[in-house]
Amino acid sequence: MNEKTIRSCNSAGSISRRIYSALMIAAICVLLIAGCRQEGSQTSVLDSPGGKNTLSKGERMNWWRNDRFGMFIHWGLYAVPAGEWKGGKVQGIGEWIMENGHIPVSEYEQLAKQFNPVKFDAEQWVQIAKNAGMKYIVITSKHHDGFCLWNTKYTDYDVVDATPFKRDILGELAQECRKQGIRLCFYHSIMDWHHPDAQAPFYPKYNDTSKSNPNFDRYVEYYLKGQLKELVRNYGPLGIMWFDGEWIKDWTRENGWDMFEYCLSLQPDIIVNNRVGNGRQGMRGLSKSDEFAGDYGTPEQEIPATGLPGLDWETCMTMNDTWGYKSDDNNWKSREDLLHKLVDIASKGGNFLLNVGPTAEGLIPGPSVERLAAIGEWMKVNSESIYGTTASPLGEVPWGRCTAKPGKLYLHVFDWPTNGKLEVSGLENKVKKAYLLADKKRSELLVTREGREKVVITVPSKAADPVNTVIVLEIDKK
Ligand code: JFZ
Repeated sequence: MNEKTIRSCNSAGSISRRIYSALMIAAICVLLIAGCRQEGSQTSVLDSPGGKNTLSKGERMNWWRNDRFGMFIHWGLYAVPAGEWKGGKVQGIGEWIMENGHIPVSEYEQLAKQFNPVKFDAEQWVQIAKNAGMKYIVITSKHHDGFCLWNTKYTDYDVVDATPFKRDILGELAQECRKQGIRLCFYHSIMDWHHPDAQAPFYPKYNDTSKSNPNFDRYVEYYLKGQLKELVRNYGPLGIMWFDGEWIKDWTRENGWDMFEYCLSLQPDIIVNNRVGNGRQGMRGLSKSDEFAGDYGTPEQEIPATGLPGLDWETCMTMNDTWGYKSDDNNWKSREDLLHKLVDIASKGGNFLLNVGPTAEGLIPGPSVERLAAIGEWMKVNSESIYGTTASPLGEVPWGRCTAKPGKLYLHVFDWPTNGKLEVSGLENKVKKAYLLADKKRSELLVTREGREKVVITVPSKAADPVNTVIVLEIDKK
């Protein structure tokens, strides 16, 4: 294996992070007028990108703003090598092995013959997501390696034509999602390391962002758009088209707008992430301004410290250190950490897209399944404090987080008070009632006011849930 220094997206990441830091202050100003506006703000071109006959952004975003929690699935040929090539380990995230291991197209393609995930069971995958309290699934229809998980007529480099498995994975998932009431969404890479009209000729550095392909327009107009039509028409209606790989040289701002409008023309209520345009700013994943297309920001592997008021955003995150399966990545985040992250994100007004990377056999790794089940146990009791909530009006609270609905505050207590008193500062509204969300009888907790802006709730000595017990405050709207 070639062990040369690996210029992966991670190094791109550190560069963009540095640039980002330098521009931080300017960025904050820009963010105030940035693209992913919520309802109620000024009208912008984003409100009806597809022309007069489209729905408003608010109408399209409604379910997404309510549902809060989704499953990301990175699955493709890279699950076969699972981080190893010709007996050596390849550094970096699993789905980048073709780039990081400098593997020629003709060799990488051969993996298709080994892709036979006989244990794949769409019903089970959708069930795992649903039981965790997730409401939507975003799966890689095509990642940067160009391999397609459905029977596309635009290439034979797909699961039906090139593998012994021969089953239409997206079709099976679409059917199950419909059955179980989960919204299906596709991640689709603009960058394509396999297509001769895209980045394939750039081998051994497919991700070289200084290079252009003279036939790129043909790739976009014929191949990319043709495939999108298949995805939306044959497997839809979809929740989101989640684009990525937009940082290549050939993808212009105009391409972004054109693709955004094209998606809306195929399905008027579809949601499109901001990576359809090329204005993304570093890992925070926000568009620099509303001259760039897309409905919402996509912070990657991070949660914006104070949320992003007025913007729609969704943090995507891995449970270990890779998106696509890697056999030796055991750096799992704990269940507690993941649950706290979900709540942290909701308390800041964002969505959480939590990743799984299934194996080449077709199984979601055990540690992922266990973590999702644990989150699901909590959600069964407490999901009311996540779905349909908005960011905390209280700012930072010392004992945990807070989410809100009209007339209600949900106090997520991570650190249960040892003295039986939970203090809530910054609350002037009259508290009508307080109870534990886990308490079916809704027995009232004693609430006393200390001064104009502080209430003290008398709580049981033991937390209902050691990781996060939710107290509901019914309050008078001011
Ligand atoms: C992108 C993909 O490259 C990755 O494989 C995964 O699908 C993730 C969800 O999205 O990740 C990126 C893209 C760009 C940078 C970092 C990670 N970057 O420029 O720093």
